[in-house]
Amino acid sequence: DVDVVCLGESMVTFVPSAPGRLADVPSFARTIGGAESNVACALAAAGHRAKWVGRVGTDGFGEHLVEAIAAYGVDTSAVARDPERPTGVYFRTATDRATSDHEVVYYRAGSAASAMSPETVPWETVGGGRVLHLSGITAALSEDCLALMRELVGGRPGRPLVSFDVNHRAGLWRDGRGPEVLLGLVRGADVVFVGEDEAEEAWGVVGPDAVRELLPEPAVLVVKRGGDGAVAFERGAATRTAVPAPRVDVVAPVGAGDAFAAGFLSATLRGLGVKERLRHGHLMAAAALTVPGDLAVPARRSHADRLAALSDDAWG
Ligand code: KDG
Repeated sequence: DVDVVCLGESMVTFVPSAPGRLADVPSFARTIGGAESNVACALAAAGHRAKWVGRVGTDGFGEHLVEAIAAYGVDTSAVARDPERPTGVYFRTATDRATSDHEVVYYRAGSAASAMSPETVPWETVGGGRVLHLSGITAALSEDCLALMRELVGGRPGRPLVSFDVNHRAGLWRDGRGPEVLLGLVRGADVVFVGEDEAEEAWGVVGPDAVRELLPEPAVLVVKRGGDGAVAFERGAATRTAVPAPRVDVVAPVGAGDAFAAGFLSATLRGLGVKERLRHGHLMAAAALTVPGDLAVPARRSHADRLAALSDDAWG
């Protein structure tokens, strides 16, 4: 039995041993990345039964990815191996702490994961959890991946709760169709995560209320505002719920959005209220923000619960 199934491409990630431009960095350390498997790893580390569904090559990088993700306690039994296509890889710079800039270079066109489709990913492998977590990255990988995403957010009877992180990666959408395609997908999801900046860049809407006006369909819409916190809109609720973010010294922002989604989903699975869900999102994001890699070990559940239960004053 699984609580959450996360579907998407994971990649071996190379993070430089020193800051600087990619053009100048001489050496890199190998780690793992992939928005959806990051969510699965954080959920497993927080004590949930999480499964990652993806597709890797039959190369050493694929082997490493599956082993590393399984080591977090994630069920990788449904990961497919593609003998014809390679595992995706990406390189990024260490974040410049002053500007929080970083460069990302993907080597994933034609990857094994880009061959995920309604045929290669049967519903039985993804439909069995309480929550199915997806992100907009998958829709950008290939036409097959987009067809799969459309099928997964479609109104299949008895489908799990669909959680969708918009993750608009402009660099992956060579034809500029991203914003429109993502809007259509998001409208079929139940829980949606989007960054305020991301919504402005993709859809030209400014501020959480304008995002909600554009997206009235999801049962829960979470608009993330970076250091300014996050706002949740629940369908049918008269008011919105805003929770400030704890102040942390940011080491690297990559992976914080995934950690936020994991914290929010963890609290959702535990039946907690929307304010607590946002607080658990922030707490997991804080853990990811303060480490150089994409993934951090979250606080133990009892510790996170104590922090989430602090007064509004402590949080404000
Ligand atoms: O959210 C972090 C991800 O961006 C990173 O792990 C790599 O999945 C990734 C992507 O496609 O950018």
